Amino acid sequence: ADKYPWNCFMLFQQLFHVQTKAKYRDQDKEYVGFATLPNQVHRKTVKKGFTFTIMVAGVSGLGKSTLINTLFLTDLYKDRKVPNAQEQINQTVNIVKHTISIEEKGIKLRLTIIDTPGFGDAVDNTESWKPIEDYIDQQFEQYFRDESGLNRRNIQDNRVHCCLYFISPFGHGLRPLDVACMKALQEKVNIVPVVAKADSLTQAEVYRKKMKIREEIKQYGINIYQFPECDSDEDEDFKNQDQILKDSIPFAVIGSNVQVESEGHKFRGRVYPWGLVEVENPAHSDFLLLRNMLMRTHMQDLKDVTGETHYENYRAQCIQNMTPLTSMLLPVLPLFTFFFFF
Ligand SMILES: Nc1nc2c(ncn2[C@@H]2O[C@H](COP(=O)(O)OP(=O)(O)OP(=O)(O)O)[C@@H](O)[C@H]2O)c(=O)[nH]1
Ligand SMILES: [Mg+2]
Repeated sequence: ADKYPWNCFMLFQQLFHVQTKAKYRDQDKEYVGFATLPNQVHRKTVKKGFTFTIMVAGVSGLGKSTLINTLFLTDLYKDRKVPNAQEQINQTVNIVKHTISIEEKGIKLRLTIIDTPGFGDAVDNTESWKPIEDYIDQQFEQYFRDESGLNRRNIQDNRVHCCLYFISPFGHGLRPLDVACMKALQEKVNIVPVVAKADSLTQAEVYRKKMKIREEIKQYGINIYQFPECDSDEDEDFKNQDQILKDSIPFAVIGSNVQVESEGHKFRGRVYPWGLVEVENPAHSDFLLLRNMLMRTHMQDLKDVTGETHYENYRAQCIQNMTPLTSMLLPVLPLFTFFFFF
């Protein structure tokens, strides 16, 4: 008889167990489970890591190398020693590729920055941007070859996702050379125009220059990178930020490869007899807007447009230019590589 309450409890527990089991079975019937797909994708992409490639282009001496240095090589690369004022950046004479591996909250990014020699110094500047155009094409060609090869799983993506095009602050807007260069590159890469050395302009001048350049870009039919439309269900704050970004094109930037110390805090800036310019001060330049756009908000879109538009154009052209025989052989191309090795 003393076992009676215990038996009762067992019975109740069994009944409860059967009931909960049935409930879960019913739930399993309702859900197949693909709601976990985003998690699966997330885990897989995080494991693989991300890559992003940025290039600079424009007339010589506009501060391309300096801006690259300001944007990435010191700020994001903590271990690197900050160069002092004596370490000047020299004129770039070859295309130089810097690769940095960064990790943030367990997410790995292989960031490649391509510094290019400035053009416009010669008497005849016809096609002086050709090396840049060729470089972008070569990366597409390599990707196309890798895609048709045997080992497609480990393709390294070296395609250029964004090209910061530097415009001189001294002229009256775009120069014919800028127009010709941007037109030559517009089908191959996402062009993000920037007004260089914005510290040489007053606030009103920056505003007018931006308006003028935007007008000219439209007038000459230059295709620069278009920020995607903001979803209507986004919150107001996000919409405002997005509009500020769109209205800031071309970004007015200031570069500096020295650290300034003033009133106890250190910052990247430029010292003039009449005052200090802080690179990261939103009142002084669009530097932060540009960096946030590249690293925080539009990196994936820049990559998507590169893959879906620019690379697809290249690929379609390649296939069109192939003779009927080579295009017939394309699907079996990997086999040839196989026979070649064995
Ligand atoms: N006032 C001002 N000067 C700058 C700025 N950025 C760079 N400079 C100066 O401009 C000069 C040229 O800078 P670079 O970074 O070598 O220019 P670049 O565009 O890489 O030149 P190339 O390699 O010849 O194409 C240097 O003396 C820099 O110190 C800026 O934002 N404002
Ligand atoms: Mg340079």
